[in-house]
Amino acid sequence: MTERILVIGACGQLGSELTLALRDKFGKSNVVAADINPPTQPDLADGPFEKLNILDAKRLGEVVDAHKITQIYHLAALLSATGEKNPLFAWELNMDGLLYVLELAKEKKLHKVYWPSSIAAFGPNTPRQNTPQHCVMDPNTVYGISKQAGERWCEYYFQKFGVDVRSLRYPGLIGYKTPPGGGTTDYAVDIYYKAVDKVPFTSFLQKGTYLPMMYMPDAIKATIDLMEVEAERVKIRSSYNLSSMSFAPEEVAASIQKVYPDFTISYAPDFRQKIADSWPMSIDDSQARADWGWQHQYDLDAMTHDMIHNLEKMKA
Ligand code: AKB
Repeated sequence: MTERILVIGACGQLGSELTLALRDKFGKSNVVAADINPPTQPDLADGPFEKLNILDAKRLGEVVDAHKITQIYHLAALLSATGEKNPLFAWELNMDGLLYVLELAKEKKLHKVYWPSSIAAFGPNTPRQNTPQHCVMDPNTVYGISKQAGERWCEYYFQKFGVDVRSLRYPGLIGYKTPPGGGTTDYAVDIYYKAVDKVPFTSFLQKGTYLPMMYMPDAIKATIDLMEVEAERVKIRSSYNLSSMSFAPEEVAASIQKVYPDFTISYAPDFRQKIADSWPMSIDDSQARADWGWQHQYDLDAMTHDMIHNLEKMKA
């Protein structure tokens, strides 16, 4: 049977690239992009598109029926830094949106649901080095609290109702196609834009702030690999730890300096420093590697080369 996929939050940093990868795999007409905003990239508009506010559960049901959807990738959320500016709205958007999707999946017997969690689901009492799959989780941002609660809901819908929901705890995601919006790891994207524009970079995180990060092609591969594996191999129904690299701002700057020796970085930490300090510095993702064969491809220097190459091409 042909799968019919709905990507909610398709215009975001992850959604825009994931939608195109899913269209390559399943065919353009079988992947419906949905977002509250109109498509910014022309290639995203080249395929079915629905304007959708995830808080409108009735319309969500109508879109699912109209396109005979069998799988949902629900990516719409407010991230960590933006969430702190509007905590109650962040909670409403992140939690109600997920619950509408899970309820619909139960009612309409959808084949699969994908929902992203994050390293933000961990907190200050979590072991920060090589953070295990199972450990203390005491997130202290509204985004992190919504991710931790969301993980529990995913497992609940799987256990109680058999909804085949799958999830990854993403590190900071770095890509060149669509800028991120409102995260604590966003500096690691912005630094490349500044480098290619030949301007000095000021980091809102202090020197020595290590965070887990991942290049977008690895994140897309992990997501599709997890969704395509047989259900029996998905042993974690809350969310899988996922990792490829960890670095501090001065290390990404040093990697960029191998290409642009004159590039400079300075530091002006703001409120996001406290958020970063409550998150893991590195992640143990051995369970993802053992259960469904996860393997990353990019390290810091390989990512730097690819980012700079593509940003230069876009500028030319
Ligand atoms: C953020 O910084 O809020 C996100 C995340 C780590 O989930 N990139």
